[in-house]
Amino acid sequence: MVVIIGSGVFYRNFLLPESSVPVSTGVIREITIIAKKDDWRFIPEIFEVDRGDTIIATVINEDSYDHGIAIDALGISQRMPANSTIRIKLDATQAGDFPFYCSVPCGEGDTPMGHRTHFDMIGTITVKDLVKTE
Ligand SMILES: [Cu+2]
Repeated sequence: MVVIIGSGVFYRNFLLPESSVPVSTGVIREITIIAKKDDWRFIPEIFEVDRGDTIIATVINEDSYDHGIAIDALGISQRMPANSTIRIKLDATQAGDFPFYCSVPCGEGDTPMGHRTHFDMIGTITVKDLVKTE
């Protein structure tokens, strides 16, 4: 098993409007994302966290070929070697919807849900703003 710790921060603290100033809830959210075997799909494709949470994502590649996971807004791009698990740590400092996708060309194939390809490996992290700044 290969374990890689990555880290991403959206923006620097200064120059941000009040509503975007980093906050911390002190909550560590452990999430698991699986690249399902021969399915060209991340599971789950959508998940929600609260702004200020620290996210520890365990990302499992069930396939015997490489994938990747990239979250552009967070500056994250990690290779997911075949049959391995990586861990990514990130701080959800800004609210919004942040797409993630497979960043390593991984082919295509027929699945029980139809034909799927590398480009179907997409999802969204939603960061909810629960903190009032008045
Ligand atoms: Cu891919």
